[in-house]
Amino acid sequence: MKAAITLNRRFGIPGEIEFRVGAHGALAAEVANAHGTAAIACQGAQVLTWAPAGQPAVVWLSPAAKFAAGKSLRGGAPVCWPWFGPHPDDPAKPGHGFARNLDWEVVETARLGEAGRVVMRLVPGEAQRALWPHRAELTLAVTVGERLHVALATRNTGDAPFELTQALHTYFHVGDVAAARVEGLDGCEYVDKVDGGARRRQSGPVTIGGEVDRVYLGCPGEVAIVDAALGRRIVVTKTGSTSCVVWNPWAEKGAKFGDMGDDGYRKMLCVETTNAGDDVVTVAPGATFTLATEYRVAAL
Ligand code: TA6
Repeated sequence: MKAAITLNRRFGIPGEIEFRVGAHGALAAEVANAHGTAAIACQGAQVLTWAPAGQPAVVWLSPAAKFAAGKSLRGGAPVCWPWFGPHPDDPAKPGHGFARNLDWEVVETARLGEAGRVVMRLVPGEAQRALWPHRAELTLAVTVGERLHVALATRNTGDAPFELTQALHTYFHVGDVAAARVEGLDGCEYVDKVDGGARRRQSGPVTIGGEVDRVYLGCPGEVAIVDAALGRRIVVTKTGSTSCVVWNPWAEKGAKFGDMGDDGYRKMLCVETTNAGDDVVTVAPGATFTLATEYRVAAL
């Protein structure tokens, strides 16, 4: 593929960072080093997979994920921007914004000590102005090693402030979601999207025994997915965010998506680093706001 050849000539690092079209059909930067492997698709700057050395995949990609231009693959870490969920005023606009559906430009690749780094950029154009009447430059920096670090920076290049809601909408791989739980949200208020947006308060760990779709608020700290089936803990830390989303579609809704794979819902759990719900960000002209998250595997 010509695009891959050009990208490898400009940004490839032999044996560490290579651009190729994967089995899923997406053109992606494939990062491999002694500490981990990952793939980041050029469409949507979407992290597709990440596995630290010696571990099963931590970021889950549906076995039924198939690339289609303009639609993010099911799984990975879709970039939801410049709004999270349905557009607040116009449901006809694309859910989770438009950034994940567009081709981003590769601007940098590097070896950072023992890790590999890929940076992609998106400058929304006239076609997006009808959807979102502001000017911005978006950069996603992914650092791949024993940990995965993802930073989404929004620079306001216009002359008026704008509001953002956004997410790094990460699908984590679990051995069996029914035997997993999320710790770190005890006592937090949440908006329960499965129950008409009712506001509730979390008591103890979050367990999954059916469809769960919750926007947790007032939770700036660390959360952990405790996966009894795979015998590990996935620790999620974040900066620039005081909210997070926990989502699993469960069987019926999962089957309706058509791209989750057989019983795929049991193998995934979204814990999303967000600015969502009441956690709305305002970016002043000339300012940059960064939403960042880091994932690591720890013992149970
Ligand atoms: O983050 C949870 C959620 O907002 C769910 O309500 C569901 O819509 C999910 O995102 C996936 O959305 P998508 O448009 O990627 O199918």
